[in-house]
Amino acid sequence: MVQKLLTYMEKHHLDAFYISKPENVRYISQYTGEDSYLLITKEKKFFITDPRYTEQASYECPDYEIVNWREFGRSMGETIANLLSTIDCKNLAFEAEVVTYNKYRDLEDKIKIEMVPQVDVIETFRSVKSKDEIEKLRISADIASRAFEKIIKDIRVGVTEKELASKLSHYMVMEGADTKPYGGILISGARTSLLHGIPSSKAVEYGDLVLMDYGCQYKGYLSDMTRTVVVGKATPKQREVYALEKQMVEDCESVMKAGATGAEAYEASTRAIKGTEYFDYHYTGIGHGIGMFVHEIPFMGPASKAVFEPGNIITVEPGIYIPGWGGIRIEDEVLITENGCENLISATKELIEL
Ligand SMILES: [Mn+2]
Repeated sequence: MVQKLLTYMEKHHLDAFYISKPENVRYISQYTGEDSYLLITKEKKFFITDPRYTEQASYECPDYEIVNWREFGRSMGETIANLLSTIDCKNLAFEAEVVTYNKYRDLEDKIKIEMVPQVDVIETFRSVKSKDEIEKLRISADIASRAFEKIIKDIRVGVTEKELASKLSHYMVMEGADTKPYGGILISGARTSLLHGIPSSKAVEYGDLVLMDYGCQYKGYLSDMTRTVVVGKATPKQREVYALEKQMVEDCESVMKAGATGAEAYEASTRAIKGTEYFDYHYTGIGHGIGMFVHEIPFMGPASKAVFEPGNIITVEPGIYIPGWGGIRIEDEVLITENGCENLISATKELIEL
């Protein structure tokens, strides 16, 4: 992965690149721990961390010079200045959206060479998944789908959203997920219109919609899926909105392929809802790339200029949210191919009445 970055640096006349976003550190170096930074130059690759992680880094990143930053300076800026002092370096690239104002001031103050802000460089590399990454993302999605088969057996009148959310996490770890959790949405009844509602102590009631938007991490790679079920027999309105929502997801996936854009995918997703009384209740952010981070490029929506490439993995999640009534969301995750896309979420999209 580091080769891609070195090629980019050469092309853009960058002598050194400081990386501090955890997902980018992991992508470039394969390091799985925390609180670590990379300093990449043509001649040398430094892995900067503290004594909690030096041993782990020496196993996971054998090609890097492992640096305990406290031995090289009183601040990160001083450490980097000292490391760069042995190298012919005229500028330092850094992630503009990650380095805080204080860190920037420190770096600028100590290194005294040109600072070159960069946006979405490594994120763009990360948006096209390698074979190995696709395999991990596939397994991550499978774990989430298998957990869905289990959790629907637990959904009944009286059980709380929190209890269900905690069981869902447990099932995913037992199915092979990393233990590192990430916040899931499991909400019921009228609360399902809260796009990112947090599981509460509310008990499930007869007639409730139960919306589950969740996923797991597998070897650092995330999954993200949503299914909405009905407890008891669905009302005519629940059926109508569910069918519309399912159609929106299917229409969207039908146009997703290499060369299509995020805006085209959005347009397709609104075909079924345009002209209906529900149009005002749809949300326009209908999907995002997923990998080591849950929301990453490419994003899909009316203004999206993203052009899909083979190897993109993107969630498809239009939704209909009616305040006071509830919301229905179905979310798949698709792998973009030359001629179409493949859905990695095997859980059914048919309406489930429990
Ligand atoms: Mn999502």
